[in-house]
This record gives sequence, structure tokens and C-alpha cells, in this order.
Amino acid sequence: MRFDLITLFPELFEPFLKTGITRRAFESGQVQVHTHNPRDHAQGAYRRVDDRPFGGGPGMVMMAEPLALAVEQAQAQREKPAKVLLFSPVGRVLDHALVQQWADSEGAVLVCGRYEGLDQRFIDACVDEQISLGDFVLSGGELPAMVFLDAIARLQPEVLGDAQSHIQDSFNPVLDGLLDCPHYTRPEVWRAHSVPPVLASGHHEHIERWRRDQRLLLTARLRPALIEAARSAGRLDAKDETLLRGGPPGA
Ligand code: 9D3
Repeated sequence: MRFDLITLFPELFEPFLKTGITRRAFESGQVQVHTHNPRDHAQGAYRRVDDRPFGGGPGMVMMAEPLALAVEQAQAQREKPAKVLLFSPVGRVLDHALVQQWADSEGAVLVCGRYEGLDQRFIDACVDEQISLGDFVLSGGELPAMVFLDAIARLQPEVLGDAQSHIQDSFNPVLDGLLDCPHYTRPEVWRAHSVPPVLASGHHEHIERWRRDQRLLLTARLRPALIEAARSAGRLDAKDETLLRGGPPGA
């Protein structure tokens, strides 16, 4: 798959593309990433990409033409035109379903905005979908684009690796709809805090039951709506329900 980034700051993506477990997906070309700078398509000695808003108000607005030319350059380099996504605070909030949809796609053109916004005529004429990270204000779309690409890259079989690939179909940030259990590593006692003894017991069945119980209790406490969803989907069995009613483990 191929993603074309439209950004005034292509250098922000360099360390991201070269670092961490997602590096293989990008360097192997499994997830191809190309950048296009609207400034390279701007006019005049100053190569302006922003101007003052019609009607007044604070801040600057990104001009339509440099953005449109950058998108057109990106589309011309692709085998066939792709959807154009804009990262914007008014977009649909990113979640696993959206990440999975784009991870299963041929890619897209990703527009990263700066300043107070983009000329609406560019959005109306050139943008298919808008994606937000949530209700807080960032300085631009570059970090959201990296978040989006990171989430997509780690779903690639090569990144996930053999050991984890069996869970790919059911992969979900909350696994099978429950929050993850706590994790521990050496030393077994750290500053007088011990690892839960069951995890050091070597008793595999007890460990799996403990982990399931932890996930159920944690989810019931922090994300009760997820328990209801798991119950409706038939993913809770009798042992799970006993635990959630305050019954054993062990007691
Ligand atoms: C008061 C008007 N501002 C909207 C909250 C204008 C504005 C500020 C900052 C518009 C865009 C931006 C830059 N933000 C993004 O490009 C952005 C973003 C975000 O700020 N929050 C959550 N998700 C995203 S995706 C892109």
C-alpha cells in the first residue's frame, strides 16, 4: 500500500519512518510513504502557502492552490487515484475500525494542515474524508498522520511477526473487547513489591484464569460499557459472570 503525505514539514516524518518496530514495514516498502510539500507548488519569490482569512479573524489560512497541486502531483504518481484524507479537528474520531479499514486498503493521500485551517474550497473540491484524534487542539496534522501510519504499520503481517499473526483477525486494542491485563517482569521483588505469586507459579491454567479475571475486573471498573458489549456479543461465559457478580476467584 502507498500513502502520500501532503505536508509543509516532511522532515518531521524522517525519524518516525526510521525507528522502532514499524521501521520494517516502511523500509521494506510494504507501507510506502512519499511526501509532497505544498511550498514546492507555491508562487512568487516568497512561495507563500498561507494568507489572511477573508472576513477577518485571527491566524492564517492555507491557500487552496498549493495544496491542490501537491495532491495532484501525488495522484499522478500513483497507479490509480486514491481517496484523500484530511486530518482535522472536525473529522471522525480515529478508532480501531477505521485503522483496520485503511490497513486493508491500497492507501490514501493524507493532507496535514497547519495554521488556523485550510481554504474550505480545497476541502470541498479535493478531500473525501476528515479524521480527528479527539477533542483537543494540536498545532497541525503531522502528528495525527504519524499516529495513523503507526497504527496501520503495526497491523502489517511483517511487523506483527509469526508469534502474533494468529491474533491478527481478532486484533483489537482491547483484545477480545476487554482491557489488557497487568504485565510484570524481573526482578520478582522490586522495592518490596512482589509480582503476583500466581505468575511465578508456572501453573499455566491458573495463570490464564488469573489474567482473564484481571481483565474482567479492570474492564468492569474502568470501561463498564465494554463489559456490556462483551456480554451482548456472547463473549462472557459462566465463570466470567460469577467473577463479575463478586464471586470467587479462589474464594
Ligand atoms: C479555535 C479554532 N481551532 C480549532 C480547534 C483552529 C485550529 C487549530 C489547530 C484548527 C486546526 C488546528 C490544527 N489541528 C489539526 O490539524 C488536527 C487535530 C487537532 O488539533 N486535534 C485533534 N485531531 C486533529 S487532526 C488534525
